[in-house]
Amino acid sequence: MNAVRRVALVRDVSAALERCQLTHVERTAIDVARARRQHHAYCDLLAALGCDVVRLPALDLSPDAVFVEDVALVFDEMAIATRPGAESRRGEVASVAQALARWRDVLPLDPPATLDGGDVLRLGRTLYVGRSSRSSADGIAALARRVAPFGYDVVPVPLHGCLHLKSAVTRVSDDTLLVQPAWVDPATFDGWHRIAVAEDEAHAANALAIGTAVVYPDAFPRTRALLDAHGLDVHTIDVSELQKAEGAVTCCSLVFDVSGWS
Ligand code: CIR
Repeated sequence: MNAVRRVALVRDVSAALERCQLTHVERTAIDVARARRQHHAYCDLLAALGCDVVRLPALDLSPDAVFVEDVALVFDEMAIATRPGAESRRGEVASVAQALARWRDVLPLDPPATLDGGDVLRLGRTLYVGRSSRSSADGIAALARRVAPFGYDVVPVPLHGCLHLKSAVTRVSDDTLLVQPAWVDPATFDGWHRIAVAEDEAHAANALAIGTAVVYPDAFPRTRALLDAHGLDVHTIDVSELQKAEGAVTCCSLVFDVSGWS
């Protein structure tokens, strides 16, 4: 059997990170040099987990550009360039779409649709999409039209009190989700085994599964213990400066299979 070949597309931290968008997190000073070191360590971990890390240069006029997850969705059959809900982030899209065009046909989402990739959780052929302040009803409908010919269904999901759906729920293995029940109704994901975050670790539901490994912030020891107890292969990392920008671990990469591509 051939090993899966994965690309992790990332972008270096913007010099302007301190001017990032913030919605549910209070603004505190961000040490950009430290954020860059944390981002390098994140890239090194993805490489150690077998990803071919492709780094795009920082966009110093786009504070949030390190959070590449929000500007594209990558499927086996094609990719979609999103239209982010925050206007300040729309300039991030073209260069990511251009990079992805090496491996996938890239389809646009047309105005007035808005959609952030952080709102899209793919579970098999179903795309759960957070109805957040960034992803509009038009955006969700436009996504549904784009992916229907490829056999994907779209399920809109109400959110309360968080930025994106993937702030509230992520997949940590083939059959298990990590969920913050205060922000999303766990019953939405009936049929999945669900681990609820520890009560005093509100922001702990964002984990990045790569194969059987789980990349996870080191800031949530009690939830990490729950993941360990479930037998998961957890790799923790310090992303504290990126968390101050309301990001975590899924948002800093687009990870996709390139086994069939040269
Ligand atoms: C924003 O508000 O757009 C950024 N400061 C954070 C984006 C984080 N993205 C993500 O979790 N998918």
